[in-house]
Amino acid sequence: MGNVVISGTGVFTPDEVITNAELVQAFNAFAELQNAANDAIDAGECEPVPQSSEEFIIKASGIEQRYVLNKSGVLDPERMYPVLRERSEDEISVMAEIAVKAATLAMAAAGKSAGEIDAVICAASNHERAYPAIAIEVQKELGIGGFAFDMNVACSSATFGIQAAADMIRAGSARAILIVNPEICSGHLEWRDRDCHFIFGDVCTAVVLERTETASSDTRYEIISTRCLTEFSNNIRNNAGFLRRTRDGHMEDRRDMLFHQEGRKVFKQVVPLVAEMIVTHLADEGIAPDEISRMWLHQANKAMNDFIGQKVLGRAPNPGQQPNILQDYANTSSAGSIIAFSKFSDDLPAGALGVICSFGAGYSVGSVIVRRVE
Ligand code: CO8
Repeated sequence: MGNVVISGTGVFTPDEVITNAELVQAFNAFAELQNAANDAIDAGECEPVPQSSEEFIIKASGIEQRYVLNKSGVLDPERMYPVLRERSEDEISVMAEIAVKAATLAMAAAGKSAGEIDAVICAASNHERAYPAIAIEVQKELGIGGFAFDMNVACSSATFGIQAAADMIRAGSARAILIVNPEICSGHLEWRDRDCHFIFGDVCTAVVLERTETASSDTRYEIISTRCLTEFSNNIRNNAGFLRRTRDGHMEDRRDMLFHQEGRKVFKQVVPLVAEMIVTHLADEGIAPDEISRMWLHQANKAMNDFIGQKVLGRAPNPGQQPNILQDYANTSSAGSIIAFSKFSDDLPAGALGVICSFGAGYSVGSVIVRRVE
């Protein structure tokens, strides 16, 4: 093990941002419209749609704003979902477009040309269409040879993709692999549900993995070890799928066809699972928790990350030891830990150890132990 490095990363951030204040204003306008139009409320037959609040959002999650591909549709109280123009089959798809932008940055950081990369993995929580794979479209746009495929492990897609790519490079299936994580969470978030309307944002991250011997970039992290874990849970779920039209009533605007979760249960069950996974993974590699300079965790909830850091290290993380980006980006599913890694990894000295860790739907947990090379 240890003969593969992450040699470059890239983050594409959408231009449009929605602050908590804007989000809550739009949601509350939507709630008022719904309530005014619903006579059953006055008749005491159902409860009014409750108001959202900025104070709740920041306290419960730590999220202050989120980037989105389209803001106007989300903030329109009579719409409450993004407006993304339908593209013809001759045009690049939305996911491939943002993936190419992030990939271009990652390849430049790694100093790798298309001809030096042999595979593309598109690892994300949802894919824009059934086929052809988004990864193959990205491969064509960038002029990369070899092969490409899509994979989905929800919030853990990126780390599971890193394990798959590292294993393939070690096995000799490819010299270098590009992984892209285009997460258009605004498309599968129910913006009309106050329990979750604040949680997600859009982004795309990319990483380049290659053999140690071929890597020459300024920031290189050797992959010491990877570990993946899954445990089935219905607590984070989205029932949209290709069998939908075969079932009566399923083409309606149904709540279960978008992201839904039991947030409290997820919090309580996933924190110990993740802490145990990181501690065991480090121990199995002969690394003590206090040897870890940095943890780049999945970005879902600030309190969740604080708990995990405390449990792994046995103390509160030092300032900067466990950087969060969720205050700016919200939860961007699989891309979150990679944004944190990309933005907060340049400053560590050679030899420094770190852990990239994702967790989410499945449940799924992915842990990648890395060491700074240069
Ligand atoms: N404003 C005001 N009050 C609110 C609001 C709001 N916006 N929302 C809820 N409340 C109320 C509730 O109704 C409740 O009221 P009451 O006590 O009267 O019943 C009260 O506030 C407390 O609500 P909760 O118990 O729900 O609040 P929590 O403190 O548990 O916080 C969180 C909710 C933030 C969701 C928290 O539980 C959490 O972060 N849990 C972890 C979730 C998590 O990490 N999930 C991972 C999902 S990501 C993933 O796996 C990828 C999926 C694929 C991507 C999908 C993209 C769309």
